[in-house]
Amino acid sequence: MNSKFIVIEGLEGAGKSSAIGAVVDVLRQQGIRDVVLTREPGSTPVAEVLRTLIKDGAGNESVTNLAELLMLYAARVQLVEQVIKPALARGNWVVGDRHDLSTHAYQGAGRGINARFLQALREAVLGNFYPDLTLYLDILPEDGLARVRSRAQPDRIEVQPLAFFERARSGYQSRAAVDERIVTIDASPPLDVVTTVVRARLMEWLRAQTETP
Ligand code: Z5A
Repeated sequence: MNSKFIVIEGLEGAGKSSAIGAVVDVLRQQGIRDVVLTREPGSTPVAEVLRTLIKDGAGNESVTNLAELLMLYAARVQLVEQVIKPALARGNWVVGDRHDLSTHAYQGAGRGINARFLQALREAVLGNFYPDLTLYLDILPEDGLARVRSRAQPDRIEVQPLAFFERARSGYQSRAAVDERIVTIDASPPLDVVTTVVRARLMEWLRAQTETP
């Protein structure tokens, strides 16, 4: 099977980190080793600097929605061109903690940036590059936030009101409803249950890939 780009998506506290561990484990069991892990924004030196700016800003200057969006795409294009595409070309599989669907959810639905503009920007920056599979962990924002409440200092995005995360969730759900490359998984049950479902959905998808002529 050719190398693939698999992305894990979901609101904060959805359980992406655990799901990534399960995905890597399943791939390893299938003989797929040397998996490249990425996180967005981030995973290149430039993109990590942008991650800090996106999450924390700089000084007291407020970050406009458009600046936030452009920094996310600057980080993403660095990652895609410098890490993801070369890894896939070498034959490595790539597992991503978030990708472009996050922008649709947070900046599109959450911030209210125009959908047509977002799509045009996406096409200009990424062209026809899409993940092969996205596992979207669906969780009520209040439940996800409750799981991560004990964390130290919230960042610029984490301090948004609940309504922002509710819009972001709707953004995820509406895209997942029309894109067959996105598999939705209910992330509200206990962790072991969610992990079992993640493994099962991935195995189903892998089987379908090998059956496709
Ligand atoms: N962002 C954006 O706005 N636009 C974009 O295009 C991109 C990103 C790419 C990245 O922050 C921020 O950037 C993010 C979106 C924005 N901000 N927000 N909000 P990040 O990378 O620092 O944060 P994150 O991606 O949201 O990660 P997270 O908060 O760590 O979420 P998670 O990885 O899904 O959570 P987890 O670490 O797997 O689990 C959290 C806790 O819950 C942990 O203690 C688990 O043991 C527990 N957990 C997990 N699953 C369960 C279940 N099923 N039951 C009980 N407890 C559970």
